[in-house]
Amino acid sequence: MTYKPHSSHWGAFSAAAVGDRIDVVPHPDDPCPSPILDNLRDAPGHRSRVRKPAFRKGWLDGGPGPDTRRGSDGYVELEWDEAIPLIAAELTRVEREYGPGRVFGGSYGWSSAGRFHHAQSQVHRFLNTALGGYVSSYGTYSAGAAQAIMPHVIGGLDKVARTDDLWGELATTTELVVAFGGMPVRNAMVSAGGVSRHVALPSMTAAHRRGARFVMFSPLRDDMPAEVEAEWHANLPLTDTAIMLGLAHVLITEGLADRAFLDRYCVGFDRLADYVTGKSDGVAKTPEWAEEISGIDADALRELARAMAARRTLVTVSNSLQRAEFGEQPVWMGIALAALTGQIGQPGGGFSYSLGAIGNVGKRALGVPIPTLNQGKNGVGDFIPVARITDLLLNPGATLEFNGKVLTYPDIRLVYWAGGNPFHHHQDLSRLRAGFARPDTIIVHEQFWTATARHADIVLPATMTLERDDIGASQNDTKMIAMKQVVAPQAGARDDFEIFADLAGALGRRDAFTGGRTQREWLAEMYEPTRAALAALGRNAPSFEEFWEQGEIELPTATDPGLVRGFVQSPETAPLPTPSGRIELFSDTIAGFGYADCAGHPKWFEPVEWLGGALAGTYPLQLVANQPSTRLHSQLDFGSNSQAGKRDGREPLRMHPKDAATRKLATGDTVRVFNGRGAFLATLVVSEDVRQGVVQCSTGAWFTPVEEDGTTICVHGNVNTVTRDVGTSRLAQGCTGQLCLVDVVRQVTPVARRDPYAAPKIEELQTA
Ligand code: PGD
Repeated sequence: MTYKPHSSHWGAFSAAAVGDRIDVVPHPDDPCPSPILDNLRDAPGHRSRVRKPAFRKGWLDGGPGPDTRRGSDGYVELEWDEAIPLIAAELTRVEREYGPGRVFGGSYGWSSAGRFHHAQSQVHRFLNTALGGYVSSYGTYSAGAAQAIMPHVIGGLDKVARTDDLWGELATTTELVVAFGGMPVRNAMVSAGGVSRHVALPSMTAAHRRGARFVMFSPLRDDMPAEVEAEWHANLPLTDTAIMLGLAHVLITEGLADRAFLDRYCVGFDRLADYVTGKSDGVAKTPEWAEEISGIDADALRELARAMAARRTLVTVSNSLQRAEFGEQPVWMGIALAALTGQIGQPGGGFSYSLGAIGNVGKRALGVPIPTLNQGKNGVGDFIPVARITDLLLNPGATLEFNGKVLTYPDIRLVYWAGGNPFHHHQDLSRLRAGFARPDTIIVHEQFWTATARHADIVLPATMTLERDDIGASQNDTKMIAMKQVVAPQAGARDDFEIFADLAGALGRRDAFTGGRTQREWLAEMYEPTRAALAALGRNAPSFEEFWEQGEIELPTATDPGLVRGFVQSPETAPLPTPSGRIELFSDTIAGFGYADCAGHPKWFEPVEWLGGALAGTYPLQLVANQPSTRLHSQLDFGSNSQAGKRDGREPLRMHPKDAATRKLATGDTVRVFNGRGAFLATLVVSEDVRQGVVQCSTGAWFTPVEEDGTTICVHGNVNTVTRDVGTSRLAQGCTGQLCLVDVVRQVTPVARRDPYAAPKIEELQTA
């Protein structure tokens, strides 16, 4: 049996087909492999695979058009040679009647790790070369708020977060880590494109052994690994900015702020200080003020601020904090707090965005480029901030304020999605369903019958990563992997590339899409810039065939100091790419936008859905809808590792013992989690690891809706039935799916069991 090298977003591995299962062996160089690898074992032959091109019955019978039956209709299977002309005809109709500006091809999603079969790049290249373009999406669900604010105040997210060897410095140098939102190792297990060495836990435990102090602010104890014995401050969710302001108050009023650093490297300190001390609004942001909002003891904050000024301190802000209303503020205030300590740019100190939240953040940038697929040129300029998808579909012609611009939503007639699962990633799924009822046609490429596939008119079976050759590479990961086919494509699955090549062919534009290359030629072509850069550096630069034969190569890291360190070393010759060239504690640009929900300096805004607000009278529990530890997002939810985390076939919901006692609930109870937007069922786990007033349930359970008295209930535990679909603020319009208010009751009436992974009803084709 031959084990072949391969890679995934959660780790490099080798694999072989053993009977009808896949045996998976983690890469030997990985010090801490992810158990998520186990989910691959039964995936290729799983019953939820899409087996043939499937057309929604209502679409075949009635033709394109808005339809509320999406999500409940049956499907008719066709052969590929019947399907391709039908789809080409519909694309031609939409192109002729409306043009590509009515096609949404933003197609957000993580798909699989390989660089060539990256589904989003494939669909973009197809729409650009065969149709002339598409309405695109900007930013990510992971970091929408940070992506928008950081360029204004310090520099682009990737340049700031993905340059330095922070994990190495943490192990050797950092004395105090102040982690807002924690550094959850479950999230560091994953990195888009692959992570061949999981170093987060080994680095943190090395720091702990050396005596480093870890302080965490989070409503969940396990947002920090138990190994580092962090001091746990269980603040009310959504109050981290207030806590940071309380710490800043101590630094400023006790003369602990590093004025020399602030004068040389920052602009706007005085304006921020006026807000912190209350000079500008009459409210001093004292530790007592912060305690009243956050529930964290003022004396503890005072002690911490003094320690931060005295020791080599790293301030980290997790992705989760900015995936919430006003999510821009904790990122900006985290930068400001680190600036006050004067440690930005020092080894092991300063600010890090999302250290511990994504596997490859905190590693040195690479010194050579990694392969990318040329997506061609998009002839359509319209775009949406990625998390505004439902608004786009529901409100054609409406306008949206975004980062100093005003966007107008086009009237979308056709949606093309490959490599993502909006019925996993988007908020308020009843609203999304209403949005999905509006276009004329929705086309999805999927491997499995996800809820997104079940809401499409045309579902085309795509191969999964194990069924094809590719190149595995990721920013900040020094291994490039020759990802080799482990099993033949199952059932009728075809590669996204092949599907698009045939569709482009049916539209008369095959060569424009394929570039006249075979898949193998594409891999060699995409590999070449890496090889050339290795050769230019005088490194071992194997040919593509040699690389393929070897199975992997090691890539060098960059030697330049990176954006922030370069700036700190020489602010005059290496200014930051901000308007002032310095760190902006006050931004004239942002102030100039005149937004009521984002001021010229970091500020605490009271959110709508938080435990200190009026709505908590109706829905008294704050749901933390965070990333799962047992799978990546919704991917391979049926896999053995994901299934082992379920209770009674549903997603577990954790609740503090006092909240459980008030509701007379116990571990194992089936509970209904609800608010005015919808409901989901979960199995209760009573736990001291969540703060009182907070419940936690992970994202990613496949949406399995039943309708009851006009309410959509997911019987499997999909949290996005209840999350709120609003942008973080006008600045970023990012995803706010992390937190919302709910209540929880025992589910008394029995609920019919549904198989979340079953294919929809496949009907016979009626021939006249
Ligand atoms: P995945 O489950 O990874 O979720 O959202 P995303 O849509 O990325 O979906 C990827 C899909 O691609 C899977 O269905 C998989 O089968 C399919 N796929 C994989 N490989 C291929 C391929 O080669 N070809 C094709 N055609 N398909 C493929 C993730 C998003 O969810 C993210 S990044 C974040 S950070 C958000 N987090 C939260 C959150 O914290 N809280 C809430 N409430 N909601 C969130 N949603 C967001």
